[in-house]
Amino acid sequence: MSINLRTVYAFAREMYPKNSKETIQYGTAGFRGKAEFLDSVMFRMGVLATLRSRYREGAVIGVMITASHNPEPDNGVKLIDPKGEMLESSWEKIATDLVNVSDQELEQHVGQIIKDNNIDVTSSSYVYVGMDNRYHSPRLLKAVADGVIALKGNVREFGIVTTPMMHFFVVAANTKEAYGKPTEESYYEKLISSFEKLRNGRVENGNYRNSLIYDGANGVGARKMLQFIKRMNNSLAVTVINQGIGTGKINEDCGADHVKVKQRVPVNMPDVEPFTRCVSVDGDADRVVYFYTDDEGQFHLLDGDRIATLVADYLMEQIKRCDLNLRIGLVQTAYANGASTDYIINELKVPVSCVSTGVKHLHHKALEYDVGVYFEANGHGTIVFSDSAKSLIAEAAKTNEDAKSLLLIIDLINETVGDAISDMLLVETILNHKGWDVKDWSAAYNDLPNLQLKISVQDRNVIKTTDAERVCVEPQGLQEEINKVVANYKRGRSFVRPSGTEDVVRVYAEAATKEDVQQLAYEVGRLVQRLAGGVGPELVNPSNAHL
Ligand code: 16G
Ligand code: ZN
Repeated sequence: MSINLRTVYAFAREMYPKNSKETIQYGTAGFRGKAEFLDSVMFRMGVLATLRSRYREGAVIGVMITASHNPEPDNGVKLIDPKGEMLESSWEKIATDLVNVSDQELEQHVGQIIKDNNIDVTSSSYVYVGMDNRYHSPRLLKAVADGVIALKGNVREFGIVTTPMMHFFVVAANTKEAYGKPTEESYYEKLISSFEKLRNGRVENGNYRNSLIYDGANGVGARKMLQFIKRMNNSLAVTVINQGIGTGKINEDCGADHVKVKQRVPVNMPDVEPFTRCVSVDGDADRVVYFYTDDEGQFHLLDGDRIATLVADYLMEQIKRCDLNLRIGLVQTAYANGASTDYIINELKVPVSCVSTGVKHLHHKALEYDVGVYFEANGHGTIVFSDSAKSLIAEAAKTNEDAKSLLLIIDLINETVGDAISDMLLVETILNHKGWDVKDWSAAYNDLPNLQLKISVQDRNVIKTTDAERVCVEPQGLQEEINKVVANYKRGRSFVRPSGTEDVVRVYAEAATKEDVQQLAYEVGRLVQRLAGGVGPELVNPSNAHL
């Protein structure tokens, strides 16, 4: 097979011309932006995925088209490496350069990537592509596929799927189907059969009830949940709201990000009994948070930190019962609520580490343990088991019932990436096992009040951080000022970081009371505006807001 790089240029010029002069950055999880500027990015990512597959000796590379929890006009692309991880960081730079060269430079630039990485262009390459249900996703999927075709790669389209399903398909293919088959049916089958075996016909237990409300964010998670329901034998009674079929925009006033950040219920909530278990996923179903409303109408969130602590506690108990010597560890980011970290250290007594935002960092760290539980507070997370842990558990399962359950738990978990539906089925399994309702679950610890602000600045990259983003090293002096402010608040904590998905600086604050956290977030937000080139209106001091 021979490849003519002229074809790449011809495709680019005729069909996917670069129509934006602004530099596009590889963000926390790939490229994201307004859909109308992404055609050339997608085409080039198809090219890159093909090269990456050849570089990895023909392993399947995944491409997922989605802007996750962003609003409907946005779209984006995530590349999935052979083991289901995010694209290796050294290739993020290659990706960034590739999307930013002009159409005229493209042919030569692709040639250079091939040369620099010693890629054998005569070898085979395989790219899997999937998309969310945004109306512009099919157009962008075609652009990715054309990028693959331009370099004579093999492309397989999966249509509308969740991000975690794409990770599953890639791993399934690259493990020669040891992980499952790379098909939608195989994915459903693997999760549902382990879930139902774990339930073993006992759908209710103690305070645990078998029904819940599921907010699908008008995204792919809604459609796929409907498919799950069809295939489940009433082992879980799920009512899906914000189904996104016909009405409602993706993530608009609903979904995991809305519920977590706004700390309020999604639109279209039915009238339910207080303390009804509710769950929200994001637009591409790789995040999940739980919530409920109490008998006084007060909203309560059970976020990624809660899921992580519930899961870690359960796994520790199971491992102990099986009498296995496995090292379990928990990984969080700076966004984890301080109360959850205290609980992990003092009550669970599990080693906990803090890493930078973004799944790739958490996943990587979690691999250091036999059983690594990782979750971001926003609900993105999963559990990874080392190969030796898996074989120890499998060995024990020959004689021990608890170890058998643990094996089923491993099957229920989508180890490749945070998977809202798999995580939800895991939480349901644990709550059922413990006989818990949301009140029991909430009782472990009380979240510290917390708040996030977005600050617009001229150039968010002036903010540089260290120590898992908890300390800001540039602009000089900003951290000292933040420290002074934080010192005035009981249980105060705050940090700032440039977003990797939006053109803003994020401020996180937590403190002992709601009033304090509002004031603390405001003060730190003002510091960012003053010292990091803020643009737009000045923040309003909450203590003057009533004047
Ligand atoms: C992306 C990340 C998520 C992170 C978020 C932070 C993946 C798959 N997703 O959605 O983990 O929490 O970005 O966004 O890595 P930010 O950088 O805008 O705060
Ligand atoms: Zn997402």
